[in-house]
Amino acid sequence: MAPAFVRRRRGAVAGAAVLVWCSSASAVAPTWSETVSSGPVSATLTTTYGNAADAMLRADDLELVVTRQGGGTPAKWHGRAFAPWGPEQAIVSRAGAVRVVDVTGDGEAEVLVDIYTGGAHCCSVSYVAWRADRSPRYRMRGVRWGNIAPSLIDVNADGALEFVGVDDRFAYAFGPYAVAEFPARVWSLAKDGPAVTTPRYHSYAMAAMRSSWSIFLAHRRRGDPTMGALAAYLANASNVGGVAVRGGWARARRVTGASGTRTMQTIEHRLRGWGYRTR
Ligand SMILES: [Ca+2]
Ligand SMILES: [Ca+2]
Repeated sequence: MAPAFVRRRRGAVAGAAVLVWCSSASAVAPTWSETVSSGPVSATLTTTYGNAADAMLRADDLELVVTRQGGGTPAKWHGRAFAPWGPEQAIVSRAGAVRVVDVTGDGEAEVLVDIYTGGAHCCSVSYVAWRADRSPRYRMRGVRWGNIAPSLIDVNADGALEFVGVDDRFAYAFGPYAVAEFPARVWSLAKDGPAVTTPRYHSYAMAAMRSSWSIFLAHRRRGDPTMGALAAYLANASNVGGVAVRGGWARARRVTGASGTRTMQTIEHRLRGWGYRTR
């Protein structure tokens, strides 16, 4: 016997979503499933879990099936397809773990699966399934966002959505997490999957640079450690590019003075190693 309830809700993005939760008194692990559709694209995320009362589900047996009306055989990923971040350690939210949304703005919906690997902060991971160049074949790739999951917004109002988050490498690089500051990071869904494209969004990078300078000054006024905030500011300056890079470093050196030489060297070494421009 598998007593079940079926709850229907309107999809946050488009189309209707159906949540089916079946629990069983037998030893077989209960199954949780959510289906979200948008236009001809439908995605079903299924997993088994251990504790029916949990708001979050341990994704021990994650499976994603994407079907497209008139699109032939459904695309399916299971188990190790979600490596290296899942499914063994993954936690899936009961609400909104799977999204079907046109990320690229071309009228064709893509599929997003959001999981959390557990722990106090880390890590948010999304799996993106998309059809490159309208190929009948779906591809899927995971992106590890780190401590902060990005927002999906149209940064430059061109109709395509961007994943707007932060560079998580800054989490513990310049001190404890409590005083960490993060530079902006933007990913776009390109032909080969999500790609970091932050410098393309000049106005956004500029706003992030200005904001991070204010944050640095606030840290300094409070007497908090400032290296993380300064590093974030200089990474944002690199994303702005052009004269902002040299200007940013000159400004940072002015405020840190001779006593800050070692700090600036540490930041420069790290940022350069991560691919940021430092001159
Ligand atoms: Ca699309
Ligand atoms: Ca856009």
